[in-house]
Amino acid sequence: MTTKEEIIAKAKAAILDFDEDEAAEAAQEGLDAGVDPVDLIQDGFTVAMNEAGNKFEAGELFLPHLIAASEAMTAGINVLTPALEAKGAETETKGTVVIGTIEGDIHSIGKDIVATMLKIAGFKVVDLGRDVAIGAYVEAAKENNADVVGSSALMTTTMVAQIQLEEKLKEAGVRDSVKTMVGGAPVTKDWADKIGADIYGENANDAVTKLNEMF
Ligand code: B12
Repeated sequence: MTTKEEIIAKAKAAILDFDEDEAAEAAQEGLDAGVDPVDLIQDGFTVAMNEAGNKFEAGELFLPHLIAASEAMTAGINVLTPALEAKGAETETKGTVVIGTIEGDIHSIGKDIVATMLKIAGFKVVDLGRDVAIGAYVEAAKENNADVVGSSALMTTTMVAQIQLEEKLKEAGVRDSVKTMVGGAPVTKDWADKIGADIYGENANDAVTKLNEMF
């Protein structure tokens, strides 16, 4: 019988081996053994992805490695998603969150995790994807009567677009009827305060906790 620790170790190894099959296998083993999919994502896949990021920064890994690592992570998460969504389907809707990775930025893994965790927590999530034009957030907020507009930025060069998002929401007259939430590795509480965003989420759990408190 494989233990939870062994399965989480396998999930980590799969990312650092850039192995999609191994990641999917670890995810399935986790589900079969009754491991909480949230633990598998946070303590397994995410930890390893951050480690890959550190190695990239240290010059030990290159961009193709990161692409392969993120593909492995996606393969693992795809196996877990139905189980995660089934959990979410049991709860009633607390509010509507429009979310996306900001214009110019294609990093989607963290945003996907936040979106999934919010669904599990009982929020209706409208995921606009990545490299989302500022206007598209505004339109989606109006169309869906959103309670929250969440943007993810993974680069110092794209986080500035979160300022534009604040401005465009004001111009469109919807800023007062939504809460804005920002996140992503370079984003901080200070940044959120500086640009006038309502909520800063350090990670997916933090985002869920803060929205639960609010709704
Ligand atoms: C994986 C990765 C990629 C993958 C992305 C795959 C994908 N589908 O997402 C690929 C290989 C495609 C990629 C491409 C690039 N990347 Co890259 N990438 C990374 C890496 C290693 C990890 C990011 C990641 O997925 N982390 C794991 C997730 C789980 O963590 P996370 O994203 O931080 O999300 C968590 C929290 O931040 C938070 N969160 C995230 N979003 C949100 C949103 C809300 C609303 C809330 C509340 C919370 C929240 O919750 C999440 C879950 O806990 C980072 C390094 C790093 N340390 O971040 C570099 C990094 C972000 N990349 C970088 C760069 C430069 C690039 C490229 C420009 C490289 C190039 N030369 O082409 C391109 C980007 C092109 C573009 N226009 O966007 C730089 C950015 C530097 C900067 N300017 O700030 C980094 C920091 C690496 C580095 N040190 O150089 N990258």
